[in-house]
Amino acid sequence: MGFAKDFVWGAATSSYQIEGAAQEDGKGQHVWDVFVKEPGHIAEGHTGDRACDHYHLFREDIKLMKEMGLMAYRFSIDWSRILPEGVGRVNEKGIAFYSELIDTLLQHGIEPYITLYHWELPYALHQRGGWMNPQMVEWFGEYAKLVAERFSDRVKYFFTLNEPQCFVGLGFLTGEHAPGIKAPLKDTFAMAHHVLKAHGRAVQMLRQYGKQDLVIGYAPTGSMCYPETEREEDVEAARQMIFSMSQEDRNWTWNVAWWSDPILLGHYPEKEFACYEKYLPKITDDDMKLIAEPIDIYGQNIYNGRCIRMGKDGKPEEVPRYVGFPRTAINWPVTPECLYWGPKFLYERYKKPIYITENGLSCHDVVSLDKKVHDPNRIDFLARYLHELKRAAEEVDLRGYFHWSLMDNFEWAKGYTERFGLIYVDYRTQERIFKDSAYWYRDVIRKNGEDL
Ligand code: GCO
Repeated sequence: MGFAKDFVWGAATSSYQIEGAAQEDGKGQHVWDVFVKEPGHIAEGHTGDRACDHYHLFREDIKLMKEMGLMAYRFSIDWSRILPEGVGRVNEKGIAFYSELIDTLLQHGIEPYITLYHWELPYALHQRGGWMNPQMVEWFGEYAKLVAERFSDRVKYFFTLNEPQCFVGLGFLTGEHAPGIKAPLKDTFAMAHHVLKAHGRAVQMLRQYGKQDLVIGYAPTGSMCYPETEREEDVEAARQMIFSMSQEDRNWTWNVAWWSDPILLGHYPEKEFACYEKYLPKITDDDMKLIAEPIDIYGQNIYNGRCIRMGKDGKPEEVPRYVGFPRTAINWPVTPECLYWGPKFLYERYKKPIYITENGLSCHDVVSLDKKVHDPNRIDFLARYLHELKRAAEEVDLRGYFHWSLMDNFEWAKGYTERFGLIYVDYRTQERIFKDSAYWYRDVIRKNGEDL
């Protein structure tokens, strides 16, 4: 028992967070390139212009992945690097970069997993209305076609969108992320519908132009829930809560069901649909068919969860966290149970093989006097979380785990103030140092999690 023999141990990154070379080799601009330059958006005025300079250092980085024993690497393509205007003209230098990245991974025996969209909306498309424009569905399809044509001879695994909850919610509701807009609710629901359709269109294009049988998935996030006890009523309470939309309107995107039911079940969650229908554009059967274009695997980014019990009134309620509850440096709660209950509930509902496409934490990592980076908190966190994941692996079809992140990187509005990596990055020199957790993770991989 334990993890399947072919369980995939990997790590994840995204293009803007690591690549740098923001104005190089004909790359177009995307919404983040522009957003970071406007004062007040990013902690300490940081930008991703240079980031980890992975664009130039990717060969060295892949050597480090190999040394860590990674079996797979999940990265994203910067749409504007290969299609500077979002559609039309192809930038061959951008294609060459990803092509070489893929070849080098394969030479090192590391399986590439491509995410099409980790929030880098080409600025030219943003100026044409971006996600508000229904044409985005076809634009995203065109981009997916190009990716399939150029890379799918060597890459088999694809995820369409990363965390639509965040790029719609933080990008267009709270305005904390690019493009920093506080749009009316109605607009955000329209965008969400276009986003789901764009996903479906990308799946069609990947299948149609794929050069081999592709394995296609989706990588949303959303709040996980776990029961306070294993009593059936608490489990049921957590199950109801994980698929509900109990958040207030200004935070409506932060849920699982709105973003995954349409794709996996072919319809919006019924109760919520009735409640939000007034904000929705006209939805046709063809829309729903496109959105539900079959996928092969289900990815979920999971960082933490809420503890739920059945209240005396027969309604699920959240159990308040006790004073001094463990938290990571970014202040997120440490709730290992979410890696057991999350996959379990998701598998029950969606019946697709599951990958954890992201999980991890930020710590206040420093280089110690002995020149090493000791991160006992990360090891402790991982030991707890992966232990729970192992329980899940014994019950559901769990295919892989991607740690967020391979290396410290640009943490969006928080700039470089949060360190999520297994590898420490000194941004002054671009030196990389394995943290203790990287060695620890290497052993986990070697033993396929046997000791967890
Ligand atoms: C996310 C993003 C990552 C973040 C990570 C830590 O999917 O939210 O994929 O880009 O860096 O989650 O916040």
